This record gives sequence, structure tokens and C-alpha cells, in this order.
Amino acid sequence: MSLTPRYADAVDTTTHGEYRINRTPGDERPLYRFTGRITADGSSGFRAEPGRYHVYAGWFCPWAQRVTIQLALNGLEDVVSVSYVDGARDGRGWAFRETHGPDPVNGFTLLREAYEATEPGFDGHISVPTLWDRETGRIVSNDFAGIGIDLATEFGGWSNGADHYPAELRPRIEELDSWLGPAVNRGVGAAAGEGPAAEAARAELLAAFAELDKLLGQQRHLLGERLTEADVRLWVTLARYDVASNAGRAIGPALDAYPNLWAYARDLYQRPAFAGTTDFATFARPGAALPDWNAAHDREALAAAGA
Ligand SMILES: N[C@@H](CCC(=O)N[C@@H](CS)C(=O)NCC(=O)O)C(=O)O
Repeated sequence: MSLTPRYADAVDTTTHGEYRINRTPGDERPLYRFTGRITADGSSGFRAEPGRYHVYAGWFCPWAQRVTIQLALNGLEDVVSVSYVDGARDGRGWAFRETHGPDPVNGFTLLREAYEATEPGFDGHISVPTLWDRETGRIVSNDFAGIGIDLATEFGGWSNGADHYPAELRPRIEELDSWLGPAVNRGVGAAAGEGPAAEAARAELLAAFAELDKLLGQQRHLLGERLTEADVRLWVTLARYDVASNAGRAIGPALDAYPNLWAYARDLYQRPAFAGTTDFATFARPGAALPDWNAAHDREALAAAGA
């Protein structure tokens, strides 16, 4: 790309409208249409290799942060590159602006260009995270779950050897996900609304927090002593709870009403992979007071107890 960074012009909904997906009735194609997988042996068509892949992420986005946390936990920051879209968008979708820098791979100014390059006329979600392959010049995936798992498991040759998605724990990690995915990660959006559906989502979320608080009073992480992908998935939602989804306390009390859950959240934050991928300013509502994420948590003793 040229030496002068290229940027999209300012967000302009008057000219470009609001971002939305136009679907033709009867179109049964999935909205998140790219689901390629990276494999260590290349059998999927995308071999794990250093320098080959790029993640288009967004600092504000919990689904993208799962992926950037996995990269950091596995020591893959120099193996898979990352760049960040601007946090505001118009009808053109996510864009690269001075706020978080250019697209260092293709020099695109709109993320839409990556989708167009992969599938001309693409009309599904232009979402982050998006995983790009430099070699074939196309998107591998915009399915956050697959991207995170592949980065955690297929780059063993270049990683620091950490394994946060160990084979023996995968069934338990996915079992937790089938509870916390709808109740917490996705439930948090619905819970902030009004009406009976929001009320049900709120009840489910607060019950989950109460149960997690009890569990985390006995063990340091969701599955015991070891940090796993399950913790990463929960944490990105907890990080945004007090200052974004529950900033107006429309869902319930702040996280510190759940002392074990809140101490657990701080314990994770105080590790470089979590703090280094978090920029509260990119998702905090204006005026929201940030709790003290650096306060002592005193949770090491739980791990020593071998819970
Ligand atoms: N729901 C998405 C997760 C990713 C996602 O929702 N990303 C948001 C930003 S936090 C986004 O880019 N949304 C645009 C869109 O989905 O069209 C998925 O199932 O893959």
C-alpha cells in the first residue's frame, strides 16, 4: 500500500443512510456468510502460517475482543496481524479513520471492500471480527467463534504453547457457552430494553450473575484453576456491563453487587492479554463512571486451594 495512509471520510448518515442489511424475501443464505477455518495441516484450504492472516477488529466490539485476547494469550501478536475499524459507521458499514488507524494490509477505507473483494455484490453483514487471508486475497471468516478457536488451537508451531481450549475441557466450555451465550453475552442486549421479553432476559441474566458469583466464590476460573476460552467469552461482556449495557442501571445493580464475580473480572483484567486489548473509552457511554479495575482482587488463594 502507499506510504500515505488512506482513510474514509467522516460518518455521514445524511448521504449514506444508516447501516442496515437489505434482505430479499426468501433468501436463505446465512447473514454471516464466511465460515472458513484455518488448520495446522492446511486441510481446510487455509494453512496456519505466520504472516499470512490479518484480523480486522474493533476496540468497541466484544466479539472481536475475544479474538484479540486469544491472540495475546497465545503470544501470536507477531504471527497474525490486527487492525481496528472506527467505532462509528453510516450506511457504508465499518470504516478506517484516523481514530484507530488505516488498513495496513489492503489500504481499504471501508471494510465493505474486503467483502466485495471476496464476493462481488456481497449483501450480508459487514462485521468485525473479519479474518483476511493475504495469500488468497479473500476473507476466510467473519464467524467470531471459529476464528477464536482456530487461533487458540491451530498455531501451536508459533504460539507460546498456552492452551486455553484444551481438548478435554471443550465439552464443558461449550456446555457453559450454551448457558452463558444466551443468558449473558447475547442476553445483555435484550435485557436493557423494555417489555416482557426484556424482563425475561433481565431475570435470566441476573440469575446467571448470582449463580456465577456463587461458583466463583469457590474457584478462580469458570472451570476451576485453569483459565480457558470460557473465561474469555464471559469476560468481554463483563468488561462492558457497568459502563455500556448497564450504564443507566436499567438491568440491575453494578457488578460490585456480586463480589466474587467482580473480583474475578478484575483478576482477569489485571493480566496483560485482557488489559492490553481493552480500551474502555471505545465503549463507555458518555458520563459513565468507570469502576476501579485495578483494585486488588486477592484471588490467587483460590487457585492454590486447587478448586
Ligand atoms: N453477531 C456477530 C458477532 C459479530 C458482531 O456482531 N459484530 C458487530 C460489532 S460488535 C458487527 O460488526 N456488527 C455488524 C453486523 O453484524 O452487521 C456474529 O454472529 O458473527
